[in-house]
Amino acid sequence: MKLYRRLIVPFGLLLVFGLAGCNSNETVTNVGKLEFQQALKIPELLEPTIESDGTKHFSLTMEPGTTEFFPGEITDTWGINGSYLGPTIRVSRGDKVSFDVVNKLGETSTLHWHGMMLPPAMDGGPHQMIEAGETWSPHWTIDQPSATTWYHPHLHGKTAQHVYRGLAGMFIIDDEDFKKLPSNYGVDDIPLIVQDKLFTSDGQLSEDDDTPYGMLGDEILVNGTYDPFLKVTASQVRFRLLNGSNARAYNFGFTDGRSFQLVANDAGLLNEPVTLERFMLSPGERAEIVVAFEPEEETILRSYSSGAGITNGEFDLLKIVADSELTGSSPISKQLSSIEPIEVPADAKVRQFKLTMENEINDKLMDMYRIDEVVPAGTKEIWEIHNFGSEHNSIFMMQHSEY
Ligand SMILES: [Cu+2]
Repeated sequence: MKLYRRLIVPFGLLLVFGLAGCNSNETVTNVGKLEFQQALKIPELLEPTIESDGTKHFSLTMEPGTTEFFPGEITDTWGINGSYLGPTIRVSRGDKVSFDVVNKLGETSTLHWHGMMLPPAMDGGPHQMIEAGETWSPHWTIDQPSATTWYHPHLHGKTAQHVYRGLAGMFIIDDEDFKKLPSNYGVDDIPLIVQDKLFTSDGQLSEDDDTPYGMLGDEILVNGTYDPFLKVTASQVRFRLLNGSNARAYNFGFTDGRSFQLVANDAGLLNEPVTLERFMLSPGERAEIVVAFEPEEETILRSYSSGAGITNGEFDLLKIVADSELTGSSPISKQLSSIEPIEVPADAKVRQFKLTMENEINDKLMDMYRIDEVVPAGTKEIWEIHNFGSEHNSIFMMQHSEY
């Protein structure tokens, strides 16, 4: 069993960039521009076929298409089983799953299960390329707690572009505890895939990579919907937020200042809900919140500016309107999960990771065919990550067990 790592800002493509040439002190905003006229699209739940041994089999096709984000305007996009984004996959812990992933893009891609614990050959990272016209058929057993994960291409050097064109979808895992929270998909359990886009004057997705951080757009799509509103019919609604953007970080809150319960992060349910008014997500991150509504309330989910670069910008994301009658739900359980704190042994190995301006980790550029760190499975270590670049940075570690 081994562990190797990749540097991702975001999704492994856009590495450490300097601030030179960037003059983004002005706050980018869409506030006041939207009319909240389009009903939020909810990606459909993908129905599996059940194989003779009980395996849930899903078919996914990556394909080009066109999407009408703006009424009357046709935009070229990519999608999975459709023209933009992909269906939601929802399975339970213990399920055996298998996939046929068909690549009809006309170029090489991959499909990576972000946040999933699985064997490395099934991971869909840069090593599991799907050539144009080919089909890839991974399979594994779901064995992790309730979580909001997602899937997207992870082709080395092309990840950001392929996600930006529209290849991404949500992958929900239910453990036995999932019913402690609202879980009726599309009713009181709502996916929100938040993405910023830059459109050309003729309504096409611009890929002008013109910031030091990568692609930063000035328009927002939620689940591929521009100018969205959502009518809620329940007094408590769980939102699964995914930052599916290339570079932008969001600082989520509501315009009426209401608080909400943070109930899950990337790893799954928290031990107990945390009451918040704001929280941030960097690209690729997920969080689940539960928001309480009174009949006929209206509020706007907004991202508040919290700095420069990828955290600059104030964006209205989604108007939420509560119905005149709401179905009630029981209060959220105080105990959602029972994760033990990590106890670090006194003799834990310490590893140092030095990120530098030259897109290097420990003075080495990424090489798909080199493994830099081998970690015995199940050990506890301390990893110290030093950012010597001048910009936000992150290191993305992926545990791969060898089967
Ligand atoms: Cu990812």
